[in-house]
Amino acid sequence: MQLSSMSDLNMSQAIQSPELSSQSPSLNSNVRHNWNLKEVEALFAMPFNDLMFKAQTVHRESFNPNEVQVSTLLSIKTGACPEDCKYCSQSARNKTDLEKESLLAVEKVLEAAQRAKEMGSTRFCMGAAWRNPKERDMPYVLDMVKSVKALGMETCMTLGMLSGDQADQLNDAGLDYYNHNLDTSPEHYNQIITTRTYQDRLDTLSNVRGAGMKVCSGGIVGLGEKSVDRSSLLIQLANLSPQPESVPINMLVKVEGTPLADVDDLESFDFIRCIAVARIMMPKSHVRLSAGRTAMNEQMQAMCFLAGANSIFYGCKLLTAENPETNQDIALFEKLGINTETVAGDTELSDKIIKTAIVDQQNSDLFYNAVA
Ligand code: SAM
Ligand code: DTB
Ligand code: SF4
Repeated sequence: MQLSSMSDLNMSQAIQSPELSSQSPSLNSNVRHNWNLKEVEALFAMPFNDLMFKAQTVHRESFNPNEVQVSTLLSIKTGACPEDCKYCSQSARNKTDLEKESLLAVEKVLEAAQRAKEMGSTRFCMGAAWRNPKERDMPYVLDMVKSVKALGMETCMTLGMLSGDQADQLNDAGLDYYNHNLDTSPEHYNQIITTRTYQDRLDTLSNVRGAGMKVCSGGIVGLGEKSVDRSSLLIQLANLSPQPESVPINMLVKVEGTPLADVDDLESFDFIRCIAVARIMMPKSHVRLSAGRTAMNEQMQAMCFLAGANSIFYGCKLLTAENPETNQDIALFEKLGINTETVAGDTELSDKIIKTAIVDQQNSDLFYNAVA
């Protein structure tokens, strides 16, 4: 099939059901907030094919199965964080090679957002290595929100804990989403972070929701937690009412110099199961296949989409860690017939990106040619 006609086909699929992907989790009566451990463990224990079929069936009830939302990340303040998160390259307590940076100027942030927009991203997420924003930081971050919004992009921030008043200020500036992860189960939590409590995190999520912003909250797997911890984390997220609109599932990126640098790898199928169970429990939320994609081949990522993931970070960098190159992602989407808002929105840009991506992809290590 010609590249251009493949793109046209994908675009028409995207246009057929726009109302599906814009539904809010809180509006649907099928969304449950009373999940218990026994039933979630039973989902994890299902035969893999049955679990994938169930997840894909649930996914199709609310979403176009061939559409993935893409966001681009920027670290607006890097490193020297006072918190002790054992996975993080940015904690001052971890002996990593990271170069720290002070808060970026608003113009720099705007330039990065403009570049993200040009490469087709529709949401710009700004992250800071803070325990919480200080009052003196607020005018700058509010300015960032307003400037990025003015480009016509959706905005997201992740700045650590927020007071109710700070959440209100961000909402008033036009911030669409606030990301604050629960990270792991309440039971495993103290093995990972001791400088803020689980309740602190829940309080921030409640302040974000109370201010009227959309909630982005998920966690990390592969931290050395037990399977029951993954069930317990998903229960915490799904039993929030309303459920988070966006649920990032991060695979631990192992960073040298952190206490988790040598933790055992999580079995790939356990990661995919986690995506599938999140999809079933949070049927109206965007489930994001988040950090860790550089360690996944195309086939694994495709299985995550089949399990119900419908969002990714797009752009060659996360906050400090690597992410796949954009042309690799576009080429994968093209192979899978997946649309992004990027591709659907601008035919000329889409064709240009796709053509470059297909050429570059043939030289990529991740490329697997099944017929060769
Ligand atoms: N400092 C803020 C905070 O912790 O709330 C915001 C930035 S923090 C880097 C955002 C999230 O990124 C963390 O909560 C964690 O879930 C995820 N993250 C950080 N380092 C990671 C790593 N090495 N692998 C996977 N996820 C990671
Ligand atoms: C989320 O859940 N994952 C993103 C975003 N929210 C802020 C961050 C991933 C960070 C991966 C490690 C790094 O880049 O330092
Ligand atoms: Fe700081 Fe956030 Fe990293 Fe924890 S995850 S050390 S709070 S930047």
